[in-house]
Amino acid sequence: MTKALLLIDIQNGFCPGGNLPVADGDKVVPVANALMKSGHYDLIVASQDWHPANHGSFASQHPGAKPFDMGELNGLPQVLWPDHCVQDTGDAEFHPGLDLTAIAHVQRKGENPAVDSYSAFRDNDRAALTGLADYLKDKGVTELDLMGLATDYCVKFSALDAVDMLPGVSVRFIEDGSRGIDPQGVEAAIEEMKSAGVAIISSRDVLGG
Ligand code: VGL
Ligand code: ZN
Repeated sequence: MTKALLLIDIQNGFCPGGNLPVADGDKVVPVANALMKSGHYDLIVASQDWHPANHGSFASQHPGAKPFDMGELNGLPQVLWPDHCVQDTGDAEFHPGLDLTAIAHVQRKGENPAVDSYSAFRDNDRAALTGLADYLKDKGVTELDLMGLATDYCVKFSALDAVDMLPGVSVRFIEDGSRGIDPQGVEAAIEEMKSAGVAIISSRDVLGG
């Protein structure tokens, strides 16, 4: 059995003070650190939202649009976000409290300005893969736990793709290690993950106590 932990987008941009802050986003940092330290995992990987400054998911690229408006990108409905996680800016860096020492692999995503990539596994149009599924298969991962930011976007889509693209791997969502953008969206995301076969767990289930 090879147990992997996938930390989704624990970046300054999604924490208080960032450009697309998630309420209490920084609260997931100590959870991630404790899980990494626990010795439970054989492999730890992290995803990083990594957009060019002209990314098409940014409202700034759509004349007349405001952040959080609904728009379109590459023929898909697209929430238009504030500029966030621009490559080589502090907003894109991992939260300074996150212990990076045990992270074996960082999967960047969202680099193509023409399509968004909520999932750490592939773009929203499902055309281009990031390579993360092959990386995890290559490592022989049999159990994958996910957590991070944001529950209703990148965590959810990564969990659904993990079920779809890693057949036979058991996938679990660590609820207290995650925070979402919209409370209703979080509830719906959890239901969607459950229906897809993702187990909903707490970090306590891993850490004991
Ligand atoms: C995310 C919106 C835009 C996320 C990334 O990490 O959940 N959400 N880009
Ligand atoms: Zn993004």
